[in-house]
Amino acid sequence: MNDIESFSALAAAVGAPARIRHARLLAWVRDIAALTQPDRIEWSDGSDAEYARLCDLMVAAGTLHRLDAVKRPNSFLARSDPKDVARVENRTFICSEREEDAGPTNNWVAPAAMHATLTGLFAGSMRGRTMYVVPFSMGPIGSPIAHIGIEITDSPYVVVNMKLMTRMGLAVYDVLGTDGPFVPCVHSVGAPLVDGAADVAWPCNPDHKYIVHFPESREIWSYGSGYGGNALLGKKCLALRIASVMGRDEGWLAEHMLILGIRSPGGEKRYVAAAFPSACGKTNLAMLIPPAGFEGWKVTTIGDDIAWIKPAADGSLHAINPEAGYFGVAPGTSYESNPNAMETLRANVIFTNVALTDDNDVWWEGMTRTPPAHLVDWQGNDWVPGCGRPAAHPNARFTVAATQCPSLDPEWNNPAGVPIAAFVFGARRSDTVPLVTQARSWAEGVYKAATMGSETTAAAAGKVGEVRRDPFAMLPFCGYHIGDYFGHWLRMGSAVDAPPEIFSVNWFRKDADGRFVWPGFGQNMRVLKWIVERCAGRAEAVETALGLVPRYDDLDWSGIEFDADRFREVMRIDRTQWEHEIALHDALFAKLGARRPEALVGERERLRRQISM
Ligand code: TSX
Ligand code: MN
Repeated sequence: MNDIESFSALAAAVGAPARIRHARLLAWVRDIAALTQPDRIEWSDGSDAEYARLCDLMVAAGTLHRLDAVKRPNSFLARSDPKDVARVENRTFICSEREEDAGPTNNWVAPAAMHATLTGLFAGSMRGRTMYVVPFSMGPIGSPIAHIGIEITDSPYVVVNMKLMTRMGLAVYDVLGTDGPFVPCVHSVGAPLVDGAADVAWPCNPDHKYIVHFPESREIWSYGSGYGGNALLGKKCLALRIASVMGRDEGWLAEHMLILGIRSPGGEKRYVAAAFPSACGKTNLAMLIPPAGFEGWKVTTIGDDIAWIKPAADGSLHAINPEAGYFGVAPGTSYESNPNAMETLRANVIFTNVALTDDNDVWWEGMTRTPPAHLVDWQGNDWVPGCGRPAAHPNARFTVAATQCPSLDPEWNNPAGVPIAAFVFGARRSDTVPLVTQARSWAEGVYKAATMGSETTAAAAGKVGEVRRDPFAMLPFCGYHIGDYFGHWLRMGSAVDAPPEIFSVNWFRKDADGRFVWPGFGQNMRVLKWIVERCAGRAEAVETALGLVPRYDDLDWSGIEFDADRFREVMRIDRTQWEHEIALHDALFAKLGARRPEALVGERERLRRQISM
């Protein structure tokens, strides 16, 4: 057989659409089908008709519940298995050839051993199910910053979520051509249906879950979960863990950052990328509405979770949001905390693990001040206020296309990305860390980001209020040794003529009575304004042990009563607290061993000296 004949035979054997000309891709699909033994292969085209058909199919199967057509048009509620409600970090693996390349913050298994394990798990894992082949682009299709993935999955829930979260569709195959690069992503819920067994509403494998990355061969394999980042493999797995390795090798950054635009009344536009650990309100900041006193200012949204950042020809760093939708935490989202998100959620939404109201709409904790008198909770049980259980799961989610966001930036789809003026690193700290500081140098900024720590909240596991180090908010998402990652960041500062300014923020400082000192939310605009004005060389600052800070009069207080005493409180630098803090930095650095960059040790010694002065 010649090549053309063998290609046609391969395409016919897997029933591939004529638009696919990529022999390696077809052979991979054939091999995965041979391993997993699905009843049929379906090539997803990303169309609206396909989305509607799969939603109908899932309504019939009991996976989705259709919400009220007037209150929440074209929207659905999914209830997951109670054992499948969040990412599983202890079941997440980075399988580099050498253990030391995964580093102290990742689980590691040798690639050959893990491949053997996965082959055993995936053998026959799709029996009785449909195997979907889902082509997607992370970033605008054809953008030089974008990357393509193909996810094979036996979950229709994954297919419809991927349609909202990525650029999914057959156009991806045109970009791939006959031999273009793509990240192969294999996903199975790990619940084969043998001998015509009946399905359940949320199939998963409650006992065996594996979220596996092979950074050298750039493959992703996920088994046993249908939820979020475990299953929508373009997001945390591809756009952060695999992309962080690509960025290390190719000289760019894949970061756990929102990207927002700030337009002044004069029409000047600047972009900021900001990293926060979970439970700090990233989506709220990405969609911020300026407060009274800031008439004419506008904040626009490029993305709420992930940024891919590359050196551009003009000597700056340009960023894209590789995603096309929001997979956001529902609890806490309200017209008070985030009106733009609430408007985004008016229609065409997939809700997962929120509560159902008696009028067939959704509710979650924090959505309204008074809960409805009766609900059906996220597990399908009757719920009344005061019953002692949350109505929505604390990690309940919405999935929705970015195009529905009222604050969406006009440049969000620009294949060249937007120029980044400032990086902001934030965390939740009730003490120690001031409202805002600006680093005096790139290395000082990298040090602050590397030593970030956030207090745990009720939503997270562990003791409430304890500080957990989460460098760059990347702890669960860096696909290689975190010490090498710090080194990569240090080098990126000299990869461009004008690196962004680096700031750190803390909206969560508390007073002696345990009350938040800073009003937060829209009021954070006052800090954002100072940040962009600093980048433009207009705002003033003074030097402290922690870097450059605004004086009271350097922030714009129009439209609010916030006196100089409270400002002093939210900016306070306490020597005893910082001596304790630096000791915790030492503990983090001790884990890095020989891969701890020398420049960060120098920054720590400088900080220690300045704090003691
Ligand atoms: O998202 C938050 N942001 C960023 C907003 C752009 N949250 C919610 C965090 C949980 C996800 C905040 N919570 C912020 C904040 O800036 N600040 C706080 C703390 C806080 C909470 C309530 C009040 C003030 C501060 N005030 C009243 O409730 C009246
Ligand atoms: Mn995130």
